[in-house]
Amino acid sequence: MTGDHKTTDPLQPHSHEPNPAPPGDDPTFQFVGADGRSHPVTVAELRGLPEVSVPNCYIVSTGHGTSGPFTFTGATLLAVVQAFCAEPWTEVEVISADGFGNRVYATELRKPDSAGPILLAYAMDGQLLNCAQGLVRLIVPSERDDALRQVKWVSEVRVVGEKRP
Ligand SMILES: Nc1nc2c(c(=O)[nH]1)N[C@H]1C(S)=C(S)[C@@H](COP(=O)(O)O)O[C@H]1N2
Ligand SMILES: [Mo]
Repeated sequence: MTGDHKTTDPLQPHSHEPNPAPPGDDPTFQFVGADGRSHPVTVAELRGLPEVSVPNCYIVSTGHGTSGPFTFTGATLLAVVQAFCAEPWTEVEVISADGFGNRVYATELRKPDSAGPILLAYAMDGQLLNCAQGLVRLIVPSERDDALRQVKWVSEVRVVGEKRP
């Protein structure tokens, strides 16, 4: 991995310094299925999926200390993928509007960590996430350092299909 964060893959975390500036105020993200077709998903649609809350979540911000515990509420990433993708799949790329991202594997979603399932969260401590808080945010409750997986401002959820030989 190179040190030049302007040219690296958003899925290779470029920097541990969180971006202080929200890239926009629209929480709608694009869902790209394993078949390559994409469509927008609104917060209203997320809220139509089973609501899951995970308490005792911490955001461990490198160099800026830890915040929390928070209770994040949203849909599980597994429920989102299952709602919109019928094809077999192996991983999901979650990418933000500011070029940050994380890769989540099917096994992590199907066998959640004891800390809690991975969410696409739209609320924290009972309030919708505001712009500074990330609007729609990937929450990986098992991650207790660096917060590189706690992707704010999710703009694209891209499902990777089974790679056939
Ligand atoms: N979209 C996006 N998400 C991001 C980042 C970022 O720069 N852009 N930084 C990450 C890092 S390194 C940290 S420490 C946390 C900071 O989260 P906070 O603003 O809630 O403290 O967000 C994570 N999620
Ligand atoms: Mo961080």
